[in-house]
Amino acid sequence: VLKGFPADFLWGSASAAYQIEGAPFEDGKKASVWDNFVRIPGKTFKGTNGDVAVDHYHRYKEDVALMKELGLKSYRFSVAWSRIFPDGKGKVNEPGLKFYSDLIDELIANNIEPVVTIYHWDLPQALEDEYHGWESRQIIPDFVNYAETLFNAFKGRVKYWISLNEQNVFTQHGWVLATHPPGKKDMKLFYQVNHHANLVNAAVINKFHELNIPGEIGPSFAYTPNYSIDSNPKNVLAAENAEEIFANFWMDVYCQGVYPIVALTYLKENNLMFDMEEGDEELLKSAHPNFLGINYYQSSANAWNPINGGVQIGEMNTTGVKGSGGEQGIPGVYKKVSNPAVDRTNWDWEIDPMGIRIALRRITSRYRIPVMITENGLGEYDKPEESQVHDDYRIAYLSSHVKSIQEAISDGASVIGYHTWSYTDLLSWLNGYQKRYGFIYVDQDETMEGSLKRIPKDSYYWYQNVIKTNGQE
Ligand code: BGP
Repeated sequence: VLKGFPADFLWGSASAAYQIEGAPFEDGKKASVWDNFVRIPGKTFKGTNGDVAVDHYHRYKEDVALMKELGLKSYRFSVAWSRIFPDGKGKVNEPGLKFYSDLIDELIANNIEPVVTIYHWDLPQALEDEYHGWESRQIIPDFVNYAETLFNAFKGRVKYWISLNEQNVFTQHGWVLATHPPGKKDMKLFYQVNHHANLVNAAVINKFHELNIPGEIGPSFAYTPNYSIDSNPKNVLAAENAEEIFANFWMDVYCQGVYPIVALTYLKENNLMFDMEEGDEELLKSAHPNFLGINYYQSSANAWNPINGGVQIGEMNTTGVKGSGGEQGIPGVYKKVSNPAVDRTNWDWEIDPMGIRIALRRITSRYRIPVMITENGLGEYDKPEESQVHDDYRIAYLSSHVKSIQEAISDGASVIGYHTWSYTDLLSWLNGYQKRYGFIYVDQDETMEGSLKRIPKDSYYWYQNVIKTNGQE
């Protein structure tokens, strides 16, 4: 029997500070690692950066007014740490805090539930300079102090909190692929950094509960459910390896406080095991998120990858031309292969609405935890025609995923909200302004000299109706 969406379902949309705000050095803010990284030649698409982005810092009232017209129930955004603590710690920068406080008030005045991401990748540069940021355990007290400042400032007004956005993505890009700051390729360090991030996540969740802040908190994980390309047991095993090492490796820690055994064995055998200090295991076990945030874009099909001559970890397709991504994997463990059963975007992201249902069912059965979909969306080239944007492909993508979530709810999953990526068009970290996700077109392109005018796309009006009918369209 197909169940309806809960009456209080959060129909939302999402963004992140660096991708929308601009104003990198205004009102006392200092550099984050991204402010510097984008200035290294070749690191971002055509050197695009977030100096202006979509100027949300100055236009947030206009953006919230359009949210109200859309009927949005919730809006997920992130706080730029270096607006609150320009040096990562020390004295609070009041004007920085005020920006978010005003934004929150504006949302609440328009009946929109704020969902606050504490960390969406923009670490204060000062902490990178002082102790290499995530590479040091010194980040734990500094992060907890930053989070506690937000909890106290916004308690009673903000009910939903995201501790870390996509820890699996920022650690792999930062320390394996070198495509995010600090731009390193060091597998062993990656696992160490990742362990620190787990400790931070646990410590922040514990702090939230200790302080008795009214509301709920959880991390957002980029879950790409793994399939086997076929029923060949070698490929099935490869898919299980991928699921253990690239999914359960994070979700088990978040939800059960333990690393999966198969993954730990792999780390130990490959001399990649990180240092665990006394008390770490207890800390991880003691933290209980209220929900798990899931960012879902695609699934992944896997095949066996031989030890000798197997494909290695590769680069992503950032060209925006379908079919330009190469195979990638770890010899002896798995390789990702193209799934002939699904279509792909121009950036080779596989379009698989049923995958979100599969993801929700797996999480429900394994962890019995409520899920908030914190991101889901389609990156495409959009072209305005006479002040309209006909993004029927995006409507098709989102609509099929909404249906699939409803099916997952009917299967027994508890889903508390759905946030599309993204609300307005914004900066894509590695793809500049050409890869658009928003309900609202923003006139900003690779020259970074657009008028910044906002134009609601067809998908905006489609979502308005979804919200009005609580998912029935
Ligand atoms: C997620 C990030 C978002 C956003 C999105 C789309 O990984 O949390 O910040 O960037 O992916 O990714 P992209 O811009 O690479 O298409």
